[in-house]
Amino acid sequence: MQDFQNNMLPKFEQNTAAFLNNLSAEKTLKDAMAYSVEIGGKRIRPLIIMAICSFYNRPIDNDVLAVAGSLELLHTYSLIHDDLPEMDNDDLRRGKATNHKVFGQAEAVLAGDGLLTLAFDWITRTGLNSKSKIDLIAVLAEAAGPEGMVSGQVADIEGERKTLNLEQLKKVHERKTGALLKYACQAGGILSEAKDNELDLLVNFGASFGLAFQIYDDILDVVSTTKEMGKAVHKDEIENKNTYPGILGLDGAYQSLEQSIEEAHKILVKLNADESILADFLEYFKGKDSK
Ligand code: GRG
Repeated sequence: MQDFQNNMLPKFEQNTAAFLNNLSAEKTLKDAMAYSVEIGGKRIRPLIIMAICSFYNRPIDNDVLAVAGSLELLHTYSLIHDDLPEMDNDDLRRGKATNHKVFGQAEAVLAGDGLLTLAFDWITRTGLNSKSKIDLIAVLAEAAGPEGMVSGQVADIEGERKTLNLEQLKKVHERKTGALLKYACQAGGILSEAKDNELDLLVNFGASFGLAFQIYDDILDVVSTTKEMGKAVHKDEIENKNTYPGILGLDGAYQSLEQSIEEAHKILVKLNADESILADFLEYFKGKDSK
């Protein structure tokens, strides 16, 4: 996995930075957009796209880099808006000051708007055939829009005022976090011209991976860092929160994480990808066994 990242990420970063830098947009807007994109992040969504292309021996050319970059732009918009005072009111993101802390609230809203719109624009600027472009734009719009991430965010905010049951929480997670990870898998499949049945399996892999990702995030929230996993955690740090540990307790959350990883692995077996780079993505949930 480390080799794959070392191989893929420099050209991804360079291509994304160059794309933003070449835009003929207002300088402050360009600076604000580039700031949040370039301060870091794990790049898990673009890496999934590139890993699926690698699995299918589809060259990682400028079109793949553009589709991967466009997803990171869209993801970054969601983080900028999520950090705003009206939402999570966070001062730090990716270890640095949040966009609105550096550029002001109006600029941060507009930087997010710019990145969201650019994500679709960038797909149209690729050399992909029209069908691939339309398919990518359609699935991205569904994943990111009111039937996907935006509704997940609304349900999450509304959920803060009440107690959710597991089904309701799972639905929030599926839309807020899972939708873009599922799209990453679909995009990799579309770019690789995967067969319909393989696309279905990739979507299912994305859904299981997305749920595991969010449960893991919930667990990390409680235990703070992977290194600290296994340390005793105060009960009141967990309870009364709309999270997997909040509803199921820490042990129950670990079990659900294990189940989602298992489901994702079974799908990889069906895709004959259980020994591919895609299997390494399940290693992301390191520390899951160290409670
Ligand atoms: C504002 C419409 C709108 C949506 C925001 C993604 C999101 C929806 C909010 C982020 C809040 C959050 C902490 C969600 C939990 C899991 C998650 C998506 C974390 C952020 O993604 P990572 O871990 O972040 O991939 P990096 O910085 O590594 O890219």
